Amino acid sequence: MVDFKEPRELIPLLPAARDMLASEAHRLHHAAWHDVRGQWQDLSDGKRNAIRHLGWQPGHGIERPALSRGSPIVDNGSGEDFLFMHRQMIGAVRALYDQAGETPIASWRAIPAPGGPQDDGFEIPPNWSQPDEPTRRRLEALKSDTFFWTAMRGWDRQFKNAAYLSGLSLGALGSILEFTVHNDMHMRWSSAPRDPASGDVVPDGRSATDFDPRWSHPGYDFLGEFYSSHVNPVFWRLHGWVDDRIDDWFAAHEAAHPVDVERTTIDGIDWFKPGRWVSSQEPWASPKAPADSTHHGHHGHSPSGPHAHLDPEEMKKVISILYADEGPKLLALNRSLRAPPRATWFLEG
Ligand SMILES: [Cu+2]
Repeated sequence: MVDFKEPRELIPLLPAARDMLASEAHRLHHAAWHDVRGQWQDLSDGKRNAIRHLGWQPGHGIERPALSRGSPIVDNGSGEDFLFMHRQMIGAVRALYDQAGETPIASWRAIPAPGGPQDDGFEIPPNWSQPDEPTRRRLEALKSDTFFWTAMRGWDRQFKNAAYLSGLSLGALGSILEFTVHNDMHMRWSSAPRDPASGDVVPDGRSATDFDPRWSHPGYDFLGEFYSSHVNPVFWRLHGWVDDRIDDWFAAHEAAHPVDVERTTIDGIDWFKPGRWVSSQEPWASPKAPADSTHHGHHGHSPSGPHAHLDPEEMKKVISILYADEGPKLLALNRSLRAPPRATWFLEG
């Protein structure tokens, strides 16, 4: 286990893709997007208003939080946002591979079973010591062979099962996928987070509000937090697996009740029209360019495209608001009370 090789050494991303994904703007977008929809429902009115003012309410005009007190919200279309936003990310990476004449990254067709080849980049990284014993034990379980055979193999089958999929709305599919197999795949394939400057293990990971430039090093590709997970080559295999379930879902609906779900394209992404099984006309992947964009000089000169208006300083503000202390009364409810603020999937509920 001492010789564990990181996926970035075995199955590196195309350098152009790695560098785009490791940029501060992409890290901040992925972190702000996940965190704001994950925490929205439990934020104070003051924080919500401050974030709205920056254009970052999840769901454009309609509030679409993903969680309520730690429980996934399956019926508000937030799961559609999850699937759409990641499909957009996959499209952006695929475009760079196409430009370079390289074969795009292949999805996992099935979640890899333990004991496979040691050089395919999919070996399970060893656990690391944690000050928080429940977290250490949870990771120990997620990384075990038993967990694969008792949970992951079953999910792999269930989310391909047409009878199951044909009864789910697209939002329910996204939400259930995200907060079961997706989160657990992230943690199962996580390696000990390391400070990119010193190389030392930081058991708790980066603090959520630490925007020091050293965390933008392409080697900071910890799968367990939103600021870094998408820089890890495994991210693209596991999110490819998640994305392929959308196609299974569509095929299942088409077979069970043709014409109920209709295809469309949104911002160049293959998607579905709102209807009985699809709730959102406008999945939320990022804020829209502000209506008064001529007011801010830096917006006017940006290139076009879905992320053209993402401003790193504004995204830092959004994240800082999310994790700001609000005084002793609210601290009692604040899960960051016992630990430094960290934006990882370690935190449950
Ligand atoms: Cu993500």
